[in-house]
Amino acid sequence: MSANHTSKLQHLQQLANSIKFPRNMVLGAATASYQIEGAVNEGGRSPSVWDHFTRIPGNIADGTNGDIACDHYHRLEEDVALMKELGLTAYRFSICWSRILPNGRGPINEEGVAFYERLTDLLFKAGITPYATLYHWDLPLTLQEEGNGWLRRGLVDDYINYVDITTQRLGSKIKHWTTFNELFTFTWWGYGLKEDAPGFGGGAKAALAASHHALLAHGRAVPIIRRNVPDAQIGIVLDLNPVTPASDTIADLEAARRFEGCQNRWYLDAIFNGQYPADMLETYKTVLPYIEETDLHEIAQPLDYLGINIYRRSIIKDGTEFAPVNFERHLPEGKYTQMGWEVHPECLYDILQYVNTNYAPKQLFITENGAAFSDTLETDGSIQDCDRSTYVLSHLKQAARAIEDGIPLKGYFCWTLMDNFEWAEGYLPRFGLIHVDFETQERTIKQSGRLYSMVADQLQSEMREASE
Ligand code: IFM
Repeated sequence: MSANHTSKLQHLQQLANSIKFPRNMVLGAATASYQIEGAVNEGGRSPSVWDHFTRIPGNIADGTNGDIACDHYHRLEEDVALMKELGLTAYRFSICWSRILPNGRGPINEEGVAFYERLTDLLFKAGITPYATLYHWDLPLTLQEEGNGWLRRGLVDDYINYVDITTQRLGSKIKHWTTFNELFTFTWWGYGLKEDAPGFGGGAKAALAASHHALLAHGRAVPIIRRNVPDAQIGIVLDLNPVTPASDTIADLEAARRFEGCQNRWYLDAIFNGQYPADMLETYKTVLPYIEETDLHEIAQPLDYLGINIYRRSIIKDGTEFAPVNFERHLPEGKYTQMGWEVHPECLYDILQYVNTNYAPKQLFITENGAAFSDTLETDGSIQDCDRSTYVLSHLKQAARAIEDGIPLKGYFCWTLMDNFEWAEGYLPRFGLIHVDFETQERTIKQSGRLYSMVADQLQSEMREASE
């Protein structure tokens, strides 16, 4: 290791040591089924929209798919042991709908249920709390083919049926339930554009119909989970951004308001206030879906927590993207990840403060935060990733700052446990705390993982001391 690298590492270790959380802070890592499980044709699973989408030439940057991914389906013991080695106290994963109900509805696939039971049993043995997400984008293909998936209002009933069965079967083991991951992303990028599955490309009209149906599905699912799992903690995960206008011209100020309305307020206002924002109803007036009078009331169910996925801030100017939202991103000078996302650690604090001030959820979690950067494989086999290490630690520092300022942040989940299938970007961007060699499936904890575990270990030893 070069002298330069040694001094960088020392600096990062000091940074890790300086991060102080309250003793009950949850520190975990997150993944999603299609991104890590592989075994797409095994255990009774049927195809999802992503199996189909990845088969279409040109959809995925490196032409790959999630057929094998991290082969996590066959490597549960090894992967849970790695989580333990990292000192995680929680693990956020998603359940693949088409492993539980291969036809989307109808007969239950016992092998699918057993897979998630085995995972949660292993987690418990390792002292790790499971946080399950019911929907992280892998809609059963059969349901997509019926009326274009989330464009069909009737899909709400199918989702609720799936949630009912899954929480009845797994609710004795899993107490933390998230209804959806990132409504904005899968509806706008998958239904509005053609960038993600199902690749519908129907513009704002389709994105908003899919969003509304998914929000309604969320609202109707909450009481069902509460009935099945009375001691559950229930929430939803949104991908939010603090938004600033690129200039003080009226055009940019308006564009920033519209963008913020599109990505943040549309979902937050519906979930917390039971109404869509009036300014956005005006912006969207020609592309609104059918909304029944009682829908918003049903959507606004009391929640135990809100999960926020935060990667960057958005500086917005007037433009032509997502018509009629009509915005463009301003990308200032600075450091960017492999995804082209600006590194700006304060965004984590800013979004927490924005949500806490405007919506006051009972509890907040950062359910995803992390960065894609390339790794350096050293001759001794270790993996150095100073950029990712700096990113994660400096964002954790902002999380600690938010807690000091009284924001009810209860946990942080790093995206992601291990390098995996990054959707339309394939395996090119690497976000993991653990490096995966996709030829051999060998896992190696990266420097960022070691530093993250320093923070987690510190917390665990304080907890032990307090309980002695
Ligand atoms: O990999 C994704 C994840 O599935 C959802 N949130 C953003 C991550 C990074 O792009």
